[in-house]
This record gives sequence, C-alpha cells and structure tokens, in this order.
Amino acid sequence: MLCETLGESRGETAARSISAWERLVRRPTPGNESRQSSIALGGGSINIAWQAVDRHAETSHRTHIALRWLGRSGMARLISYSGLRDLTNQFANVLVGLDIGKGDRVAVLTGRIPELYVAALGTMKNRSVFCPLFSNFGPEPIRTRLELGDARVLVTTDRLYLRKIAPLRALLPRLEYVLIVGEDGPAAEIPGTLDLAHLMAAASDRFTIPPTDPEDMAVLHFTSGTTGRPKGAIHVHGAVAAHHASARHALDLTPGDVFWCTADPGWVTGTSYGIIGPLTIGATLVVDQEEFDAERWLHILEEEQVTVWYTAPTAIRMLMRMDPARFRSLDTTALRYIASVGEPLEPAAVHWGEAAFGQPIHDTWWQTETGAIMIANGPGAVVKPGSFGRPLPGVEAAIVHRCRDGGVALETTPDTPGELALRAGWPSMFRGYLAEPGRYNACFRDGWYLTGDLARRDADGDYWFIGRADDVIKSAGHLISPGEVEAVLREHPAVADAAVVGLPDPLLLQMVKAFIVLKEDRSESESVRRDILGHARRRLGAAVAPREITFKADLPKTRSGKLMRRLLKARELGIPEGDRSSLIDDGA
Ligand code: 6R9
Repeated sequence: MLCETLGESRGETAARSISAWERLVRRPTPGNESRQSSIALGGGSINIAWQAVDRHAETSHRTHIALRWLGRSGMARLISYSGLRDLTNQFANVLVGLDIGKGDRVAVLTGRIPELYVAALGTMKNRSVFCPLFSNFGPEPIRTRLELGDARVLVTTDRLYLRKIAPLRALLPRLEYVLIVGEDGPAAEIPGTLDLAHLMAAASDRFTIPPTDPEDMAVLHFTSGTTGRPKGAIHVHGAVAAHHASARHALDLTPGDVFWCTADPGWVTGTSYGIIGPLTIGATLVVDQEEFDAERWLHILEEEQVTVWYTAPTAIRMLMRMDPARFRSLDTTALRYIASVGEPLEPAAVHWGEAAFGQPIHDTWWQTETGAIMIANGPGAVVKPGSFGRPLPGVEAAIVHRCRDGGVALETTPDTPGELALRAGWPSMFRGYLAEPGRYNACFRDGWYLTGDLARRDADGDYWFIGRADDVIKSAGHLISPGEVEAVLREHPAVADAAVVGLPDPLLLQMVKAFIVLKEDRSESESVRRDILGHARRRLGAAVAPREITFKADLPKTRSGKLMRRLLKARELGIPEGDRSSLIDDGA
C-alpha cells in the first residue's frame, strides 16, 4: 500500500500516532524540515487541494490528523495534514511523470482506502480532473463513465482491475495508464498496468501547485438522468468556497471536530463532504473501508469519539430497527451534531435521533449539480421534522412552475407544490455536463436552475420535499437512471423491451423494478427471470440492478415512442394515473 502503515491499535493516543506518522512519512531528504509546498498564487488563483491540505500543512496545524482510516481488518492508519501534503505532492509528481496535465481526467475506482484520498487531492494539485467511480458498480457503468469522461488514467486495485476492468480494457483505447494498488499487500504484477506504490516511492514529495484559475475543472461527477447516458457534471476549483462555507454553516464543522461522512466518494457527498469541505476546515476525517454494518457503525461513533456525523436516511432506517436499549448503553457524549442527506428524512427519523442520541437529525438538501449543500436545517435551526430547512446564506431558492413560453412563474402562495429552483450563480454550481451543452442549458430558465425536485415552501420559509419531477430513481441514497438499467436489460437475448421504475421501499426509499417484454419465441419462466436478474447484476452491480421483474405483453408509450414509466408505476401501485401532460421532459 502506498501510505505507510502505522498499525495503530484503536485507542492509542492521537499524539503518539502523530509523531509516529511524522517519522514514517517524512523521507530522509535534506531540507525536509523547512519544506513547504508553495503555490504560485496570484491573480485570484484558487486550488481545492491547497485549500484543503497545504494551507494547514504550512501552519502549526500540520501535525493535526487529517485522515483517520479504519481498515476492514481492524487496522487503523492516521495521516497528518503534513503527511497528506507530502503524499499528495508525490501523487501529483507521479502524474507529471506520466505527462498527465491540466484538464486530463484521472478516474479512481478503489473503495475507501487512503490511496483514494491521496489520488483525489494529488490530481487536483496537478490541475488534472478527479473522476470518482463507485467501486460497487458493475463493468457496464464503469466502462460508460471511463469512456464518456475520456479518462487517461485509472487508479484501481489489483482485484477490481482483474474483475471489472481487464475484460473491458480493449474497449477503452483512450485509457493510457492504469495505476494499481495492492488490496492485500503489494500489488499483483499485471501486464499493461503500473504499480502505484513503486511510482510513489520514486516521486518527490515536493510539488509546486501551478496557478489555478477558479474556473479550472477540478472534479467530474457522473450522475444519472432518465436516459441511458450518464451526465458528467463539471465542477471547478472555485467551488471550494461553497464546500468550506457549507461545511461550517450547515454541518457546524470546526478544526477540532472528528467528522464522519459515511458516503462513498463515488457519489458527490463522499467528495464534497467526505474529502473537501471538512479538510478545508482543518477537521479530522474518519473513513471506514467497510460497508454498512449496524454494530460496527455504533462502535465507530463511540470508539472514534465522532463529534459530527453526516449520513443518509437508508442507514438511519436500518439503525432504527435496532433495540433502543442498545443506544442507552452507547457512549456518544462526543457526538454533538448529526446531519442527513440524499433522501427525504422522515419525521420518525428525527424523533428517533432525539431518543437515541439526545438530539435531532438535521436534514440537508442538495444535488450532484449543486456541488454543495444548498438548503438545510443548519445549526441553531428549530428543526421541523419532515422539512429540509432553509437556503444557506448566499443561496436563493424558489418554488416555480415551467411556462409554455420557456420561462418560469414563481409560486408565491405558501404550501403550494411546484418545482424547486435555485438562482444560478452560486460558487459550486456545475459548469456543464461534459460534451452536452444542450442538456446543460435545458436545466436553466430565466436565470433559475431547475432542480427536477418537487417541493413546497411554508409560510416561515421552510422547504418540504414532495418527490422527483422526473423518472430518476433514488435507491439507498443513490441516483439511478432507468434508461441505463433498461439498456442493459435489452442486451439479454430473451428481452424484447424493458422499462424500469422505482417503487416505494421501506428501507431503500425506492426499489428498482423492471417490466420486461419477452421476445416472441420466449416464454415466461422462473429460470428466464433469474437469468435476466443475474445478467443485470453482473453488468450493473448489485446497487443498480433491478431487484424484481414482472413480465408484460407490452409497455405504455407515447405516440412518439417515449416510455411512460409513470403510468406503469401508477398502475403497479394502484394509484390514479394522473395528468400525463405534467410529465417533465427534462432533456435528460
Ligand atoms: C447530494 C445528493 C440529488 C437528489 C435530489 C433529491 C434527492 C437529496 C435530499 C433529497 C429529499 C433531502 N435528495 N437530498 N431528497 N430530502 N434532504 O444526494 O446528490 O445523488 O445528485 O441526488 O437526491 O431528489 O434531487 P444526488
């Protein structure tokens, strides 16, 4: 592994760990003591990685722990701010050595290991573009994103490479370098790849961040529309102003906090708040490699003395199933702020937070496109259970209706449903969908960004979520494109046509369900069903693949051949089919 291992057992004092880490990470090169990574700042230059890491590494905060990593095996690793500066400098130099420069995309598919954090920030130092991929994706979503994102470099692990990338490599001619991290010790030797640990060891830990324009692309996040083609949301270095301000004002973070954002950096929450925002504050990030496990999570909250916890309703719902007595025996006195994102936070969850942790859970609302939290029940807010709160300072929100003339009408009557819109221009606003200006422009009308969410605002100015205005599915906090799933289903030799919708699910919010029309020469059977489900899981990964299939003789479509997923869903749920003209064609 590329980050030196301390082998800390949990509970050893942070101070001891810091000095041990410092000894390990500081390479015995002359002049180490005075080493500073300098940035040729000037003319309004701003670089996310400098704001997140080097700024602190040049002060007495340098010995503060930036990253507290909890490995699957029970190992822990601590990386100080100066350690993180040196490692990210090395990674930036690795990129330079490969002739990877400004604007080049560096994709990372690893799971939550220290190398992911080093690669993300080192990439941004080099003004290359960090493109995170979710390691639980199947080969198909990975291939599409690497291809659309035009990735020149991929950082991945030996195991993930062999399972998911090697079979696709020939289809990705523009992917020049694959940098391998060993999942269980030194990386396996794999033809056509490079060993990241070797490259890092040979790279200098000094790096001068070149002048970075606030409008330079920093992060490329793929998100889902309704069609099969994911959208590459472009984020710029100047977004860090919003990451920082919202980390402070919506998550209440201060430099002394031990902050646990449970999201994977493959999703926007795990980048904006699993990496950038809290580091700009100077807080300590807790990163757990493992997937959700109720007992493990409670143990982490207690053992790591987490002070601020940012999680999602699906996880909260799973914890709500536990015996309340378990929480009475838990020592979470350090925990002073809990926030949630990604799905509606039901009132019962807010009340449960009060019972289990003696405090409400604060809802926060935002999207991949907004780059940072826009609306929240911030610190000090009187939490109205079920409401996601008010716009942060500098954010202007409204409830609007789309007019036929291409403009919008503002809704002024309280509690009237409409589409949630944001006045365009906040610092972390996405600057485009990669290579799709039409799709980007379709998001804006009369200077408002239209979110695709339906909501209402009450007379106090608090916002309440109603649902999505389009067909995009939210399952366990993850946006899923019905079109992307349908395309994979249609590849199956027995499938003539497919439609995918999200049906209500008590745990996941929505469950991915597919309606399949079989080819004429095929007939329904349990083995065909299983075969199609298995195909989808292999190609898409379990987080995205449908959980259920119903066979249909045909699918409802408009005269122009557009799938009417809403209608299918309404029929399935036995609810009124509603006004079909209200379906928004979001250009997605
Ligand atoms: C950060 C993130 C965005 C969509 C968004 C909305 C839903 C997010 C929510 C919420 C209800 C909240 N969403 N926060 N719904 N209450 N507090 O989740 O980004 O993956 O792009 O999803 O998630 O529908 O439009 P992303």
